[in-house]
Order: sequence, then C-alpha cells, then structure tokens
Amino acid sequence: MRTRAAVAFEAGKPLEIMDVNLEGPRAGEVMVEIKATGICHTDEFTLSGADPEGLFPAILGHEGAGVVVEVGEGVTSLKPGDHVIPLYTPECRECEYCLHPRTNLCQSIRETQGRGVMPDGTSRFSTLDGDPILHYMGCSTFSNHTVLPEIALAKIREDAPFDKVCYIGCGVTTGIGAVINTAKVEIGSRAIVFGLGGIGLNVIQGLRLAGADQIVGVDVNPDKREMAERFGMTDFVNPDEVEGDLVPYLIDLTKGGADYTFDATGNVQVMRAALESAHKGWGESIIIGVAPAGAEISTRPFQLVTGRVWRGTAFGGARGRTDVPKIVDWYMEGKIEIDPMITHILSHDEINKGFDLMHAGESIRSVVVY
Ligand code: NAD
Ligand code: AHE
Ligand code: ZN
Repeated sequence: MRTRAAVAFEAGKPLEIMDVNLEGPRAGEVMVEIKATGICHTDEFTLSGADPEGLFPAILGHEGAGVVVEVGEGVTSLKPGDHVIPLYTPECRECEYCLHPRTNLCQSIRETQGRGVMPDGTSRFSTLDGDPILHYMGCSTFSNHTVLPEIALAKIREDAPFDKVCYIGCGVTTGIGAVINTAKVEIGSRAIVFGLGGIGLNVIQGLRLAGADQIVGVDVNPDKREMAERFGMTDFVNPDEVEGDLVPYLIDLTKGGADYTFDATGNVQVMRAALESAHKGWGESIIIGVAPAGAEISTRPFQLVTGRVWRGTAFGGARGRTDVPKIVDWYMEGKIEIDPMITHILSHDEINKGFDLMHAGESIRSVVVY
C-alpha cells in the first residue's frame, strides 16, 4: 500500500514528507495506523548524526499510538481494531533477558532492529521508485502506517486519547520508570534531577508519586522552572547562577548529598556532577541521557569506593507489553499527568517545526497528529 511518511534521507537535513510504499505484515508482524507520534530528543540525536547506529534513509519516530489494521500469519495477541503503543524495547517473554528478573532489555530482535530491518532481515518500506527505506528503533512512527513485530506492541484500552498516550511510548515511561523500576526510590528520599525537559519532568512526577521529600531540579534554562514546580520540584538550581562549584552547592542543599540523582541531559560532564552530588555511602545516580558517539564518562574511583552507585536505565526499566498498559491506566485514572507537557500539536506536514521548537528549547513535547 501507499502511506505518507516523514523520511530522513541524510544526517542534519530536514525530514521530507512524501508518499512511500509499505508492504503488508509478514508472519509474526502487525500493520498499525499511527494516530499520533511524539518527537523525542533521541529522534533528533539520530537525525543530527550523533547516533553511532544512525542509518539512512530511514523513517524515524519511536513514540506513538495507533490502531491495528492487519495482522500477519501466526499473530495471536492482537487483532484489527486493537489500540496499541509501539515498543522500541520489545517484550518477547522468552529470551534469556526477558526471563531474567533484573532487566527489561529483551534481545530477541535487537540485532535486526539495530540494522533498521524487520526480524527476517528485510524492510517493509520503500520509495515509490522501489528503493529501500529503513525502519528506526523497530517503530518508525513518523509514518501514517507502519509494520512492527507483534512482540513490539502493547495493547492499550480504547478510551485513551492517542494524542496524549503516545508520550507513554517513550518519555513518560522512561522518566517515571527510572524512579520506580530502576532507582526504586523510597518515601522520604531526597533527589536531584539534571535536565528538566521531556524526560526530566517525568522523573519529577515519578519522584512525587514515590513520595520523595526533596526534589531538586537543575537546568541551564530558567524557563523550565515553572513547569517543573507544577510537577513537584521543590528547589530549582540554575548552574549558571551558582557561585563556585555546582557539586558542593548541591551537596549542601541536600544536607550531605541526594539519595538519588538522575541525568536527563545526555551531557557527560553533567553525568559526573550527578554522580558526585549523590550521598556518600549510599547515593545512587541513574543515567538516562543518551550521549553522542564517542563520549565517555569519568570520575575518581574513590567516588564509588566510598559508596556511591552509578547506574543506567533504558525505557525506564519497563517491560513494555506488561507495564505500558498499566501506565495508560494511571493516566486515565488521574494518577499521573501528561496533558501540560504536550506543549505543541502539529500536523504531519509541520513535523520539522517540532525539531525547530526542540532546538529553541521552546517545547517540552511536540506531538504530530495524523
Ligand atoms: P530535552 O532537550 O527536552 O531536555 C534536556 C534538558 O536538559 C533541557 O531542558 C536543557 O535545558 C537541559 N540541559 C542541557 N544542558 C544542561 C546542563 N549542562 N545542565 C543542566 N541542564 C541542562 O531532552 P529530553 O527529551 O528530556 O531527553 C533527555 C535525554 O534523555 C536525551 O539525551 C535523550 O536522548 C535521553 N533519553 C533516554 C531514554 C532512555 O531510555 N535512556 C529515553 C528517552 C530519552
Ligand atoms: N541507537 C539506539 C538509540 C540510542 C539509544 O541509546 N536508545 C535508548 C533509548 S532512547 C529513547 O529515546 C535505548 O533504549 N537503547 C537500548 C538499546 O538496546 O539500544 C537505537 O535504539 O537505535
Ligand atoms: Zn525517546
């Protein structure tokens, strides 16, 4: 069939909106009509050329929601009409990783997903001239229709609005999950969140949900303060306004260091500050930000010898098919908020504007509605 997609032909160039060919789902695959997609910083990271796995031409986008149109042979868990959220971290429930209690990183299709193809090694997308176009993070939600493996789709309730719950496909789950699944924050904790964007704000609402007493937000953009306070931030720190070093300032503010710190910037200097502002003896620092190709983190080993812990999290440690429908329920029951973070709604043709708004620091989440 023909569908309309925003195609990334080259790093650093705007997406081109065009008709493309999409083959129907093969065995174990599902075709989905995407109704809404969020633009995540990671899409920009790949489009800019900073992703070592970045491939072109490709149809980016990994944060979406839509409706099943057609299922391939052998698909049992989904049928046409079901509402779904695509999962860049699938959940096969069979691989060594899915069976291990300490990870959500299902590896059953990771190799082909990283090469921009379906598990059988081929792409379903091509130009109208027949040239192949690659998939992205197994999702390609910047296309009105896409094909995904059955194990990469979470079935969700039908009354959930697509233009809001699409954000659960990455940002919401990553931020809240980092607090609940990865850090396992306890009631009464002190925490510091570096970066108050689309991820950091969700870390903040996760900390509020977990009952943290002190939630310090750190951002170089003072415009991020108001929204972060609305989601539960208790103290705001702009590093550019701190006299002297940031780390001792934060240690003092949190009475000896935070129980938990989170990097939601992707900047390796910030990651170091996050680790070093965690409490001596027990503080844990969680890296969420994705750093550019070749970047490395460093600290003195003494920081770890004296009890601080450095950890990372992908998709907030969530097992998508199991956890995403529950997070949709939390939203529908009013336990978490999403609406205020969706600052811009765009048409498919306006998708490049979403990247411009992100560069200008003017948006939290831009959502494209098809
Ligand atoms: P964003 O651009 O919306 O937010 C980043 C924030 O960091 C901005 O508010 C910016 O002002 C602030 N910032 C930049 N430099 C800073 C500094 N030196 N000190 C303090 N604040 C600084 O991005 P986002 O959508 O929130 O994503 C954040 C990071 O998380 C990105 O690297 C993204 O790729 C990554 N990410 C990771 C996962 C995962 O599963 N691990 C999932 C989604 C996104
Ligand atoms: N090259 C990666 C994209 C970069 C990346 O690290 N992705 C994170 C999620 S960021 C979501 O906004 C991730 O979960 N990685 C796990 C993995 O196995 O790469 C890609 O996915 O193509
Ligand atoms: Zn993302």
